[in-house]
Amino acid sequence: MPSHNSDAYQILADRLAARGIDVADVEARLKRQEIETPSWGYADSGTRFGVFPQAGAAVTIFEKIEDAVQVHRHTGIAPLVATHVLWDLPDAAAVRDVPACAKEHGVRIGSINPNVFQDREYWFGSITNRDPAVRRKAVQHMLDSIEIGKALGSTVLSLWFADGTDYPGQADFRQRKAWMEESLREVYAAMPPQMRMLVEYKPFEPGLYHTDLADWGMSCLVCRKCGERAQVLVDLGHHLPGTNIEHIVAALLDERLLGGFHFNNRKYADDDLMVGSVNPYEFFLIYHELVKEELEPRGNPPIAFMVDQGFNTKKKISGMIQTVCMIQATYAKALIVDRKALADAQAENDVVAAEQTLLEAFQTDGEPLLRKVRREMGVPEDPLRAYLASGYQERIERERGIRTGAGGLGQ
Ligand code: PSV
Ligand code: MN
Repeated sequence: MPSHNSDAYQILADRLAARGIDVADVEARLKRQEIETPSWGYADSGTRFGVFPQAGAAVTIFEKIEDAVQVHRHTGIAPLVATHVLWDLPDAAAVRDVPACAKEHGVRIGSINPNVFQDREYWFGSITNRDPAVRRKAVQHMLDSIEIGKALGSTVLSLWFADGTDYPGQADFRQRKAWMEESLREVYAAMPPQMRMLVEYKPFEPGLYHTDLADWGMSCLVCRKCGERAQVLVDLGHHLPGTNIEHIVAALLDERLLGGFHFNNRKYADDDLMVGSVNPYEFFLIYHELVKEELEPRGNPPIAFMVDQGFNTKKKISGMIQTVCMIQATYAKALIVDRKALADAQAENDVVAAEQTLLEAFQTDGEPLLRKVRREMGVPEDPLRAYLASGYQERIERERGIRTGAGGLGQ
């Protein structure tokens, strides 16, 4: 190890210890971090205007798992892969073979994401559709997804609905709400005891006038109607500009209703940017709330830390490694907040000191600490550089080439 690295680490560790931070505890927590990457992040993606095929993009779930393994191998903290049922698991054979493939590669299947948004029948909604046959189709798909989840060892059923309307008067809000509750209660009742249902919200898109689960409050309401194992999923991109997401996160934690995240970032609307790329301070403030619950648990359920990003112009695996490192670095910054100083400043109404406490952590370069943690975990100190030097990208570009029909976002 070059001495300048250990010097930088020692200076940082001393500084943190002087602030009363238990550095060994911070390092242990960083080593236990687990992030779930999305199968669809390794596949071709696009915009409403087209899909952009990339050389080497994964098509099958097996290729997606292999690519996810690269992210885990280089970071050590991404052992879970989310699956999107219709994009990844076209038949019973895929479901049968996935567990062995995941096991062989040392990763686990994370959330199961049913897809009730792409079939023609869902034009006017899925579980809010006025046609009972369409609602039944959507519910049945979720029931089937529960069975798939059981087969794949998953304990998270992650739900997002594209249900909404385009024009005032198009439908009756309350009638749709009742249909949604009825359907979700049926799905909830079919889950095995170890499974949780995560309910994601989104203010608009594809519906341009209204979305049936438009915000965290509506997700909370429907979760409460289902039961304790229904919890809210916060997709960071699904908020209108100016929304105080960290406040929402704190409120959900306080209500023991925060079940999971879809990490990403938006500049304008939901746009799949890398988490923390547009507003890293906001991401830090969100993590600050999460760490507060981690250090002083008040009964919130375990949180699934999932990425939900598609890469249109970045290469997918290197983009995902960058993402995982950003999450790790932000978690580290949140772990080194001097919480005692913050509580004291708050008690004194010392606004400058309180904010300064957060800024000090946010502005601290945690890289020497992260490098040490990675070294001790047996992964490269610089995961992105190591991946780029590994030759994997060149190999999949050469061997897989450009293909169309890769199952994923924008298909
Ligand atoms: C919808 O915008 C969403 O955030 C949901 O989580 C979907 O499952 C995902 O994107 C993939 O399209
Ligand atoms: Mn999402």
